Amino acid sequence: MYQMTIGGSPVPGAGTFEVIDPATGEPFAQAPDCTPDQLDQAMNAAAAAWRTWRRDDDARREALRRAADAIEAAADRLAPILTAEQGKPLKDARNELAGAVVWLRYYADLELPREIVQDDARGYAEIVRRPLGVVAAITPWNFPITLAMWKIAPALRAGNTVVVKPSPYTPLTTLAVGELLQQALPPGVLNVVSGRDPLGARMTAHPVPRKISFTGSTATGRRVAAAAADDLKRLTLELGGNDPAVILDDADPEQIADRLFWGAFGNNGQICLAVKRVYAPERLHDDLVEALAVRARSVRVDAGTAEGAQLGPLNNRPQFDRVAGLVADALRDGAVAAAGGAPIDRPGYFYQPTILAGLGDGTRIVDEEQFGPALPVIAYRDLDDAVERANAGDYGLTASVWSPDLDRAAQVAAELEAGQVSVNVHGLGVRPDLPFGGHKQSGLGVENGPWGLYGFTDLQVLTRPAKP
Ligand code: TXE
Repeated sequence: MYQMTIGGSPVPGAGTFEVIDPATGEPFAQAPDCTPDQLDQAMNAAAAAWRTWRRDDDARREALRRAADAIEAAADRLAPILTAEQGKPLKDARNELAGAVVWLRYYADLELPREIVQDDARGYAEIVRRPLGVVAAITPWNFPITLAMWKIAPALRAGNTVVVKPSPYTPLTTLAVGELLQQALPPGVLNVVSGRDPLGARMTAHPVPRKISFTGSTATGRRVAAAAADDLKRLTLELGGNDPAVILDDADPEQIADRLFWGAFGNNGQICLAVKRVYAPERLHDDLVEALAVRARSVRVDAGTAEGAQLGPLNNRPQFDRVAGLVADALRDGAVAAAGGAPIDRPGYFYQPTILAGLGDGTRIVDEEQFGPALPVIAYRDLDDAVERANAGDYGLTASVWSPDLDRAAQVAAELEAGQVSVNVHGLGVRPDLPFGGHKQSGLGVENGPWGLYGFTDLQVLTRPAKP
């Protein structure tokens, strides 16, 4: 029985909706469907709790530590729920929960120095960061717990209270974590609601929250921004990406293939910052395609509960259809599948890890975010041209450059338009202490580190004359 958490109490929905196990394609649980009245109750409970929660930073740090301990102790119970609703292998589900613990402890321990600008014979001026109030947090289905915790941990530490809504594809683990954390937090500080859309739109239009923190698609992000404009809610958007990996001509395909492969296929490619397209020099193209294809053919795809599974199914039917459609389009346009290229013949949303060669810009799978286990490798002749193509499009989330010559790689990295650029690895910058956010239409604002916490605050200037 999964329940919402409102004002510290477990609350069933007026109705329920089905949650599907992507490894079978069949429903396996029911989640509560939040009514508009229940959403009001959650918002009001968060607003009431904020009055005291905002006052005591030490108490908040202690509460975050208790929350981390509670998740750590419950990880063996929570991981199978995450695998059942999301599809990822159990070991990845455990890692995701371990990450939530790291994020909570990071924010509990983060030292925030006072920012005193002036304290002399003429006067005193200090910059104070004040919590905003209630935060509406909306998360997607690829990393339900990681992405919820990127919002919950800094928002609570800064002194806000939270109403979080997971994706209707993956509501269960977040609901379970919401119930669990009531042992660590005062009532109303963290509320979890679940429901089918338009619950998300109702949250962004609701008058109580002062901030929306959203992770999801760029299309929905635009709608969230429009809704926030009405009463000028603060906004952080972490949106899609079409992240390029640019291989330089001195790279060794065999040496980089493992890291490049996992940079693209981790979580079955369903990562906002996964490698989504590879630009390889003509001379290395065939060797790199083959090195990646060898790995794609040998990786073990199975239900997340199966021993030794490295990749699970895609999370949901629309995403499965989208990836299948993009690959089919590319093959019709003349691309060659060096590995994969088709669904796996079994129930559930399983798709063969796919490496595509012989295609260029102007193909949908190169120009759009595929968000799945299919990677196009594009040959280039001229590096400047490759960089220009890597920068083309509306996204700018992450990018990587691959070369044993680190200085040269750094020069190319400096040309790339992305919030994070890494060298000889993809996505190394995802850490609690580094800012994560997209350039261009990949997002607005950043999460993580002190910068992420500051996004849950307004500045206040406190001034007075010098003490007599
Ligand atoms: O995302 P949505 P979907 C990309 C990926 C995928 C596509 C669609 O390319 O194919 O998005 O996935 C809630 N106001 N990413 O449809 O719609 C919704 O209930 C407020 C990239 O799942 O963006 C869910 O909780 N909220 C991404 C959340 O928004 C609304 C991760 C995300 O759903 C809403 C996932 C509204 N009007 C998908 N409509 C990444 N950057 O990591 C829906 N929601």
